[in-house]
Amino acid sequence: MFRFFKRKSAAPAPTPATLPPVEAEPVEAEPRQSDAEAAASSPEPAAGGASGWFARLRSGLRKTGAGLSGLFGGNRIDEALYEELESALIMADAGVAATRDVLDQLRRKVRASGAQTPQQVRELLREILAELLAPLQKPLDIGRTQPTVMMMVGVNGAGKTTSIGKLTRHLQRAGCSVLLAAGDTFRAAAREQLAAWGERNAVQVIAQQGGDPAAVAFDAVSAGRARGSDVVIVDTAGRLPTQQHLMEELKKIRRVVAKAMDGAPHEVLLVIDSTNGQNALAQLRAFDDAVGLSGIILTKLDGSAKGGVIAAIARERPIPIYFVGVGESLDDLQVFDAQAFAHALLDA
Ligand SMILES: Nc1nc2c(ncn2[C@@H]2O[C@H](COP(=O)(O)OP(=O)(O)O)[C@@H](O)[C@H]2O)c(=O)[nH]1
Ligand SMILES: [Mg+2]
Repeated sequence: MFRFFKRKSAAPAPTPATLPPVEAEPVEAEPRQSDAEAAASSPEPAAGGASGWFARLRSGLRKTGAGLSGLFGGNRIDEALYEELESALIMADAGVAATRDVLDQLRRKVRASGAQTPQQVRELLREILAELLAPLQKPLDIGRTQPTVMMMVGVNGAGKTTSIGKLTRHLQRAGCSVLLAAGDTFRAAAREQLAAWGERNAVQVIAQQGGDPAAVAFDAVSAGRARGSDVVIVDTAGRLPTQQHLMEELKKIRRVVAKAMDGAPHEVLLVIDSTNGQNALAQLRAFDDAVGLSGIILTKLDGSAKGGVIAAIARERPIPIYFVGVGESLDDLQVFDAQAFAHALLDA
């Protein structure tokens, strides 16, 4: 589920007038077109598919006992059911505010629909959750510009570097050429980690010994332009929103990237560890305020995540969740699907 604009040059829609005209596909890229077409038009990425991500997610949610499926076995809709739903949603990390909103809506819908059984309540809740999460489902646009420049930001250990590796694979499947920038210059190990993902995907990584992350990002964007890369992804060092000087550094990287290419970065993606619970919201606010986020990658949904944080994100700042991480290997990145997620929460 990501739009690949070069592919769609024949379609009338959605390129705004301010964008440069869509370029013709270079001849050498031709053989990759069928792959690209397939990946761009299919709602699920090649590996895993709907059942793959669904099963992983459900088993992850089940592990935490955060699933809601056990609550609808009774035969009466009573106050006890609402109370159990309330605690289950809060336990699942949905947060107090989103839980309250969802339950208010549920009570209204139950009344209006004349629902009689807990099973009907479950269907109504599924609808409410799917509707709440729908604004978070949005395809990632590639190909409006060349390159499309993305910056990955987030706290330490969120899964930025791993997600870059997985995303690179995903983009390559769609026929995009990718260049990586080792913008985490604090630790040599971080550079090596990105280099290893680069090797696995056979893409080049722009790096400097030590050095300034903004300079690395500048070099990478310039190299991406010169080589006609489709996507440049800039890794950054993890930082806490409370570390003011590091947040300033992030803003600087953003400014410098804009100097290397007008309009860049086209995407600023916050990588969030979904096991962080409500702390994820604090990260979301702080990084969005500092650098203006365009999307989210939510990682570790295969682990001990409770999933409900997505409802909290939808209520707090509905920034698109482009992808979810469901494991540590190359193919463990899936496009976010609001319906499937609502299903998984209720069936786990
Ligand atoms: N289970 C699981 N582990 C993940 C996922 N994404 C990242 N990790 C692991 O989380 C740890 C930190 O990831 P890393 O990419 O180095 O985080 P960074 O500091 O944000 O760059 C590593 O051990 C990754 O393998 C995921 O979706 N699922
Ligand atoms: Mg990293």
